[in-house]
Amino acid sequence: MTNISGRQVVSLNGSWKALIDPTGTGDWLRIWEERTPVSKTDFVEYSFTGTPELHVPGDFNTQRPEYTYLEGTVWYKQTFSYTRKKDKRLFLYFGAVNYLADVYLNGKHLGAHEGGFTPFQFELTDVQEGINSIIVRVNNTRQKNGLPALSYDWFNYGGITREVSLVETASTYINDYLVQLTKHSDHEIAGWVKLDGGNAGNQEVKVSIPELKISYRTKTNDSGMALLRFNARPVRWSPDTPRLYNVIISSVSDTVTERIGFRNIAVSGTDILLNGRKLFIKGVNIHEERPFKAGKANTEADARVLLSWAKELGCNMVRLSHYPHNEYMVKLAEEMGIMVWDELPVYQHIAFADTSMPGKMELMLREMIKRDRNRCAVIIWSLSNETYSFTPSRDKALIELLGKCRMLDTTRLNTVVINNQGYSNNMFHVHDSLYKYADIISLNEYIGWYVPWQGKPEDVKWEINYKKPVIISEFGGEAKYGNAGDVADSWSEDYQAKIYREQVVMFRRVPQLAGVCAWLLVDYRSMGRMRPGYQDGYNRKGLLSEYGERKRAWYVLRGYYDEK
Ligand code: GCB
Repeated sequence: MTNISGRQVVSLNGSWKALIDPTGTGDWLRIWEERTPVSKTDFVEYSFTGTPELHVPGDFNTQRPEYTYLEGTVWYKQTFSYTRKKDKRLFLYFGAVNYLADVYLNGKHLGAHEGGFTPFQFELTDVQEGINSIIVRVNNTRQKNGLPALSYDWFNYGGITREVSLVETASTYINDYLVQLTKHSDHEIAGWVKLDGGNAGNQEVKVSIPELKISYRTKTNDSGMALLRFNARPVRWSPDTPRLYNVIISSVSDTVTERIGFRNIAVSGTDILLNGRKLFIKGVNIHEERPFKAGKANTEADARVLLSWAKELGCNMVRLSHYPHNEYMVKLAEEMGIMVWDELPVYQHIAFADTSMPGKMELMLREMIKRDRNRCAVIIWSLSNETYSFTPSRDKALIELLGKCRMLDTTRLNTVVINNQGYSNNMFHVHDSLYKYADIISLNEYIGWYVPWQGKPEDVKWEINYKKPVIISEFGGEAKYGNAGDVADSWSEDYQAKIYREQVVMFRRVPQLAGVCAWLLVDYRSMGRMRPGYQDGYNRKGLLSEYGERKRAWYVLRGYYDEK
């Protein structure tokens, strides 16, 4: 279901019992059965009594030293008490668990979920009167056919990384809804409401927006779906006017309220239009890394720090790379007037030919869209980043996924990020045919850093053969904060600033440029970054250190964004 914070919830956040199981023995021991020795001679080789506790939400790696580099299984346990209520249903909701989750209630398998960054839920039909026990087997081992797959440039934080809630609903409840402006209209609001339960069919549904004097009634069809379409005159949401409205959705037995904004986002030729006006995207990439103290970001306070930094940089958009971030990030960005680029972790070496892949990608796409489809701040669904192989399986998979994305949401733009460009004689050739299928050409280039190493972006010319808006979705280079060095020293703040100065000169000559998005706001942990003294397990392409200290390149980009 969507909009958990708008419902009757009991939080299960807090301390959970945890058993570390690096060898996966717990499966064989059937830990979920929670056998307890009755006499001294009973032989049980595990117990949740006396185990350390882990805080939920939170990654396990940064909570106890023995978990630091764990890529394996941890068994979590929590109990809750419940009094059965007539005509009520109970769901167990997880904001995200990285990467595989198997959930048990009172020793019975409730279900499983794959994917570390999207929410999921199970209905608790067998909930007991009194004390109930939940056991979650969490496994963050990298998967060859996972999303992402085996190698990626961020830290593999495992655990129950986002919030857990018990959600109590009416027996027929509002499961999901869409209330957004239609693509090209400033006054037509359209969408649907989906009821779930025995009385979902032929029910009256009401959508109210008191500030717009809207009180609209519609009816569900036999399968519980009600379409809606009405006229209203909202102040349209934009970074300058981040206006949101209270939207109340009610059925006979349920009511849900949410703050929703309205805007139009479209492409016209090589321009991106926000509310009909040409937009230049001043973006920055962010990883979901907690500021000031290494770990997974998962609180509203973390989101506020990260987004305030993006605002101070002069950004009007954040790219939440390379996976859906926690909901605080998206909701707070919307309140603060920052557009959002949501992305799937279809990153680099994905096993596109694996038969499970289309299904996995589609499910994750549905989960991402389901959570964020009413967030007007989200303007772009990005379906992949730097998929390397020009194989028929890659093209087929991503073209199909773009089609599914369009079917699920017609109000936003989509993209697939590419870095397969040719570079010869100072000419940058953009030629990945996938561009033909997406609304926006997004490409990552590291002229001055990777290719060509210490090259000069300002000298490079661009050749783009498709008439679509272009966003440079990544550019930059590494610098250790405080390493003054000089411009010839690759790891110095001065060299990083030089790359940014020359990139800015180049941006002025890139045809069709509709925006740029720096890689990236803050230094973040990535185990493959092993250069001692400079990296020490961190990707140092941040404009800020992990403590928020501004590097010289920060001021270069802020100058460019001010000017824009
Ligand atoms: C890229 C990737 C990004 C990396 C970055 C880097 O092209 O998209 O995830 O982390 O380069 O720092 O190398």
